Amino acid sequence: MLSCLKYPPSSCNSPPHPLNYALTFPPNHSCRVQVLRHLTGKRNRVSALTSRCQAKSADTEKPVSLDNENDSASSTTSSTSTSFLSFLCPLLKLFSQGDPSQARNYNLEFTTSFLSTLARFPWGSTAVTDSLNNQATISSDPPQRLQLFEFEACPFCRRVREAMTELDLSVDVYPCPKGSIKHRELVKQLGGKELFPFLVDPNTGVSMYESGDIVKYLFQQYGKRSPSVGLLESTLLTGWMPTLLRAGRGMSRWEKATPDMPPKKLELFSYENNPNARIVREALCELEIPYVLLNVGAGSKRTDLLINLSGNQKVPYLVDPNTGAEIGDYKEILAYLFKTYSLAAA
Ligand SMILES: N[C@@H](CCC(=O)N[C@@H](CS)C(=O)NCC(=O)O)C(=O)O
Repeated sequence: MLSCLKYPPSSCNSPPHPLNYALTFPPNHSCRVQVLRHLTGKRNRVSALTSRCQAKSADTEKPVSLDNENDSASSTTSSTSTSFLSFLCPLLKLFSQGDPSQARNYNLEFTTSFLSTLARFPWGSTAVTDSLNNQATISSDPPQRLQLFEFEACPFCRRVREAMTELDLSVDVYPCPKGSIKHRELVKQLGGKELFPFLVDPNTGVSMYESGDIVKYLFQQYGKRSPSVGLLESTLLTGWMPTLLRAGRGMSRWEKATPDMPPKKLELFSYENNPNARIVREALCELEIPYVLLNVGAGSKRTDLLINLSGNQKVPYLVDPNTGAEIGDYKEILAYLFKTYSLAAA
């Protein structure tokens, strides 16, 4: 089991659990989300909960409005993509292989996930260096872990997870599959609507929707640079491929998932574009289990930690502090998760 001693001290500060946010912040119909600042003066805008919501922001620039052409464009994209996914959803469910806990054709599983990896190559595989300055700019983790509300099949969430691999950030993931009984409600309370991804950064008080804005924010805040070439632009071209190839996986909550939240978050060593790690993240999403996503792309600062734990640097590697389980084989991880976190086991 991972202990705090093995982490850099900064990672040991547990962020406030989002359920505490729900207690701290009133539901959003009574607390407006406002834009608090520009980043880099380049129209990169982030939203933050206002002081009426008692969130502390890192800076106190005066609020600016949301009225620019990018905003209207992104909201159009949002509604188009949302309805497109809603349309696709029943189809994907139809083509998916049904009950995710049942025995699988692993050749098919691996092939479709591997093709997804090819579709998204090269994004989400490497803790990227700054190619412009030819300098390693791998960021250190912020004092409090970021919190991401997402679901695995969502291409816009994928874009954010890719950015996090490239920035070598770890993050608390709160899966929000369709049929969610836990985390979707929380997002509605925090941000006012069910739209994914939704990022909470307890270090700056920022919370925001819109994957493009989130990616720009993360690169600016934690990488001090612009998003890597093609990361944003490629989403509309190939970001859908893993969603389609993995037909329905990582999209809906499994009906037999236990409704109880494990007392401690599971910990997953992963990087976004690893085919086997993808299959495990899909399962965690279908079970709606919150977990610490420890990104270990090539060149990651977590590589040594992973080698110390598992003896090699292969991902996925799952640690469950609730049971003491530590598993490195994705098929075994799936079997463990669906057995341990099903209603039958509760
Ligand atoms: N423009 C938004 C689009 C986000 C979006 O459309 N997300 C979809 C999932 S891919 C969503 O949240 N749909 C609502 C739902 O799943 O209930 C972004 O880039 O973040």
